[in-house]
Amino acid sequence: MSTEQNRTNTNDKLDELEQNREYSTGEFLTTNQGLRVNDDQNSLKTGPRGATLLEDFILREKITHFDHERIPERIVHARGAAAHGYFQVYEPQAGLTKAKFLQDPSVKTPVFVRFSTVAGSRGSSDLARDVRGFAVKFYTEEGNFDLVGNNMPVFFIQDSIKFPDFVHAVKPEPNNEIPQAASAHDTFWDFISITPESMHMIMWVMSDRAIPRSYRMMEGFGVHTFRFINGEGKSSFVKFHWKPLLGVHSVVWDEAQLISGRDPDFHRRDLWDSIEGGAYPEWELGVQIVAEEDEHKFDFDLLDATKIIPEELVPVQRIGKMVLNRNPDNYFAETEQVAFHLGHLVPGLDFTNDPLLQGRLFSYTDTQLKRLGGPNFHEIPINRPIAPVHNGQRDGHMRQTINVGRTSYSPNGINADSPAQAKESEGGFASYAERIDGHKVRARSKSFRDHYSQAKLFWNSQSDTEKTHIVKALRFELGKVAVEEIRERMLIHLAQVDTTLATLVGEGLGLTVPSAQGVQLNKGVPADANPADYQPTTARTDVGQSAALSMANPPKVGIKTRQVAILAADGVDNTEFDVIKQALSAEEAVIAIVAPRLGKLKTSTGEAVKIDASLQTTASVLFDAVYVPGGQTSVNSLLQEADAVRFVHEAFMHCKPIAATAEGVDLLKAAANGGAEKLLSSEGVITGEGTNAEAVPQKFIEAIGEHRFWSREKTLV
Ligand code: HDE
Repeated sequence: MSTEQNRTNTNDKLDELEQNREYSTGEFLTTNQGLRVNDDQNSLKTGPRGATLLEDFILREKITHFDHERIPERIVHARGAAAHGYFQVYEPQAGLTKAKFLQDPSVKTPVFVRFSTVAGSRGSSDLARDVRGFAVKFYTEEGNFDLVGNNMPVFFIQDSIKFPDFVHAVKPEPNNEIPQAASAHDTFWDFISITPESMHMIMWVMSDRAIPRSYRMMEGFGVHTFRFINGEGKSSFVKFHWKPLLGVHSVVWDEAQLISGRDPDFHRRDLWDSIEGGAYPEWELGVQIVAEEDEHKFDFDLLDATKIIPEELVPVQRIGKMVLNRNPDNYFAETEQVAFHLGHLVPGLDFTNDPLLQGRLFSYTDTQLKRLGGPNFHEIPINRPIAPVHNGQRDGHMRQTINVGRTSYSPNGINADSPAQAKESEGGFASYAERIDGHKVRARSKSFRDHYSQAKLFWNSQSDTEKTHIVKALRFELGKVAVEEIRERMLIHLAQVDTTLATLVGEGLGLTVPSAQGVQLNKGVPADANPADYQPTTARTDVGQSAALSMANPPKVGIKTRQVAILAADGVDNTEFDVIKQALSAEEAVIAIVAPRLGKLKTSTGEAVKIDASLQTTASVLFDAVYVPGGQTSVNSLLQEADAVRFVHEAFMHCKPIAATAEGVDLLKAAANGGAEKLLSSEGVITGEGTNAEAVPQKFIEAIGEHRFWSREKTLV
């Protein structure tokens, strides 16, 4: 894999960051004042064995800076990984929006994208069952535009005032701070079981979407309905989508748990390595457009963030492409300090009255004030727009800009009223003049009350395998809940979505589904309200399916960047080994030679081959597929290694493609726990000997393209 080649990829923002980069190769060590340091190994003392002197300003500066290195982690989305890249629109979008970055297909707008988990702390595992953040900062000529989305198109709650409650419920419990980065505990399910608006999102979070194979293989969604405004001032509603060009793929839950131990940085590493290797992740930006006059034509409310617009009703138009082609130079300076905010937007875009969106407009600036320490966070290099900044805002902690002149107010006469306000025709932002007419109330619209129909739509749209995974996820999560009443309440909700779902989950919990008769399904009711006004409506009976909601039939996109382990030891058959290596490399898969030890192995013809990982340092869960070439001595050595046998066994259990040629098949048999015949005849297990072996590489490549062979799993549905 080539290293650092992505450092030569640049754009206007990356060039602009150059003024802040520091390179120390070949330089002297200095203090922060630029003083060269003569001894960085010993503090200043009263004699070699004496007490350290307060005078030691070099020691004090170094230790003080160290003591202050940490900033508060994000209250949510603390763990993340990010990359630089660019976005390019395919065709001018002037009919929909006047946003400049969506007009000229020759313009590459710089972007910085941060992916994250939500519940865990900064040091938690990438493979938690969780929503993933998908936040994109576009550095446009007209200022920064942040599209702060998730990998799921809906959310748990409808009104931002419930966000602290929701987050407190899902975070580790406050008395003992257990569990880390997991929703499988009482407080989360207690809240959910009396908050039926979360039921659609629960279906997504219990599906395999919550355990992605890679950040590069997940979709992104803006979630809320936004507005596009065109040059004539005409508004239309828009939902944003990111569609990954590598398809949408996940791991299985058992695998996710094992990866959390084997490599908790799995997603972070995957993103970093693929960019270092020149395999740049790509997504297409999709939009669903609803004309202003069609706002009320759906049987859900466009302002309700617990609803999608099914793609069958409004197709997703792909309008541009994003490519991530450069890793950050410094995690803290860029990934940790980047500050996203929905209120960073450009002319041509605007908000709707979605009450979740409206609350976010307050929260994101507020949180940066705390996290980044003051109102000048926009001056931090990664947050600085490439568009010029001129206003009367001054001073504050860590101010960097030296504002020249006497005026910091507007209007002013002394400085010719500069900086001047811009007309709309000059790029000035003007809010969309939406007509509003209503009473000032604390209320939830009745049109937000159907909590089950789209949860049902999601369930109906899943393949049997996906349904089975949802059932198992719910059995796992609710199985970790200690209070039985919570489990029962959840079964009542699940039965509103689908009775088979509820019954199957109940079976795993040793419970029958209780009757909903007389149960208050929503306890989030204002004190003076009539509880009946807050109860969810039952799911519609005409709910069909939406193909876009299932990951079962992803487009076949080849095996580029897929990780393939070749299990081998000294004596491995040189020809078989070479043939597979060449075939996989031609498809741009990533190959790793895994052997009992590190160093080099000798093939059957005496050739020395570098080993990439030893069986002690890696595991099958870190790969997409495994191949065992022949060579009696090699296979005999592997058969002596419990880790090698386990490697194949786990790959089989996780439904991964497995190939073996000649004696390599013996390792597969050993990994079959006595069921060799079953294993060898299973889908996605490819074996061959002699001339038969010639077909193996092609079949193996096709199998890797399939991702997984679910027929090996016992399905419940
Ligand atoms: Fe966030 N969210 N959020 N959120 N969110 C934050 O901002 C908040 C919501 C999302 O990589 C915080 O800078 C409220 C929906 C992402 O830096 C905070 C509500 C969606 C990220 C915050 C929501 C998101 C955040 C924490 C309910 C998908 C990580 C640190 C009204 C559309 C951005 C920070 C990054 C981060 C508040 C709900 C996405 C506290 C109040 C819905 C991707 O401001």
